Amino acid sequence: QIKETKFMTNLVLFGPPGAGKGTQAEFLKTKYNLVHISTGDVFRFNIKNETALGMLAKSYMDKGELVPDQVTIDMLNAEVEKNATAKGFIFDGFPRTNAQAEALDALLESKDSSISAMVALEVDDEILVKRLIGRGKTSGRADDADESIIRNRIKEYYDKTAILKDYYSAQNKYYGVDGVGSVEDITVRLSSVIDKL
Ligand code: B4P
Repeated sequence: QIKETKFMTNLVLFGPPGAGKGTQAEFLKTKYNLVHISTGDVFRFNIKNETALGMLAKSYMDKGELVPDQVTIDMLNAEVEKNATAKGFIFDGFPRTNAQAEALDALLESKDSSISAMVALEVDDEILVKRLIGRGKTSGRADDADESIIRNRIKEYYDKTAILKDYYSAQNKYYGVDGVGSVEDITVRLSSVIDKL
């Protein structure tokens, strides 16, 4: 009997806040037929629906802080379970800490699978701030509304998240891509990495 093959390609789409992870995931999920899980989007959905998870997440997100690990990990596990027949995933905004990366490895291992690659969008801080202030004019997102909150998100990224480059580099799974340019050009750059996996 042929062994069931699932979760074949699992990408971590990485980069600082405003690097364009959500923007690029929209194109990549269609191109590669992967399920897109954005932890930020799931939190925002919960905030909109005023769930207990949403209320908890909001208290951190509005200040530009990370939501606590265990809450985020439990939520991510539930999202993966909901998509048991997926061919693979684009993880967008997860993992953001070492504990989250370890939890993701454990989850995929329990499914006989693993991360294929971390593809990272590299963008300078001042460009990030400009993009997020720009989005804040129309998005209604509390965490885009104020430059000091945006800068706090970038600080959180350097304090807790940037180190994950080392985590995936140690497994030879890190691929950095220039995240400055047109959305289309960046999709082409990401695709050229993914096509070679
Ligand atoms: P996220 O929702 O992940 O938000 P993000 O980092 O701001 O966005 P992203 O990089 O996807 O940027 P986008 O494409 O939208 O996180 C929000 C918050 O949720 C976090 O601060 C945290 O509190 C919480 N959270 C989420 N995951 C968590 C976790 N795992 N653990 C703990 N807490 C967690 O692009 C941004 C802007 O740039 C847009 O306006 C876009 O149009 C523009 N843009 C994109 N590409 C561009 C390009 N090539 N050129 C010019 N502009 C571009």
